Amino acid sequence: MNYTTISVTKENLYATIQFQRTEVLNALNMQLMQELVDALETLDKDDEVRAIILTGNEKAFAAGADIKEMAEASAMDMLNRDQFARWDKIRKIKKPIIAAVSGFALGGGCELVMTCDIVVASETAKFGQPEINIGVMPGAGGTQRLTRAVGKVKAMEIVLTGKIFSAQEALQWGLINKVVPVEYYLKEAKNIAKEIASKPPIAVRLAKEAILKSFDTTIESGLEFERKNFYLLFASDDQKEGMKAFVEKRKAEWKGK
Ligand code: DAK
Repeated sequence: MNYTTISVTKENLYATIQFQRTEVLNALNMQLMQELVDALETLDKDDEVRAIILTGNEKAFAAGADIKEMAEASAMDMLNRDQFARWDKIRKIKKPIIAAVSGFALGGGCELVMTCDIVVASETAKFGQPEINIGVMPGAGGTQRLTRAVGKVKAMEIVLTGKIFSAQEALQWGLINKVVPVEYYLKEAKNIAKEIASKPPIAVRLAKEAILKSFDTTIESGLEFERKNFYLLFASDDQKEGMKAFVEKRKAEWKGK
């Protein structure tokens, strides 16, 4: 697929997807979402990639779904477009996704950040769920993921007032991992991607899967799920290599098998 709304760059064992609709602050139109899903699914199958970075530019990660594209839609148009299916596909990506955020991450942009696994923000990043100001509400996980991340009263305040909040606030409330000066946010995301890419990929994959499982299960079945993934890793060459290398006091060489 030839992309026009995103670019994809592969470096050593990780890839970066950058939104390219700068003229509209990377508003997430249907084409961009389609290209994003296609790129993520392709990279998920690519053995040369072990972590994926999602980023925009200094001014905007993404200022939300494309309002102009939705403005005249009927409920049936929205239903038939079935855009949620694309978001579900993003949720099912197995490799770790790191968001590198600067500028606006609003509405669907903030929701996209929340589907990522690790979030690095620049000091100038601005987050929010301002859908209420245009007569709607979050529709891609904003009421659910945000509430799990920041708790009920904060989520109520953010969603019902539509207020924009800073990177420091997002950090303090547990929505993101790190805030760095604007010149370093992408570099820092790349450092994290490189570090994860240096780990055994199957263990990374099964650990991500187990953490995500905790969102939709009881502690009992979550622990059961975790245990099964843990046992499964003993069927991997990387487990044998990792433990042998430890005993032999050398660096492990991962095969991803
Ligand atoms: N959609 C379309 N165009 C947008 C946009 C957006 N969300 N945000 C900005 N733009 C465009 C502006 O229209 C302007 O285009 P021109 O007028 O130059 O043609 C250009 O980007 C620059 O924006 P501004 O001139 O407004 O720039 P400022 O720096 O003055 O203001 C701002 C920046 C971010 C405060 C402002 O642009 C703004 O308030 N933007 C809208 C933010 C917003 O309300 N976001 C939430 C949108 S609703 C779904 C999944 C998710 C969603 C829906 C459905 N399904 C799975 C079905 C999500 C919904 C949303 O995100």
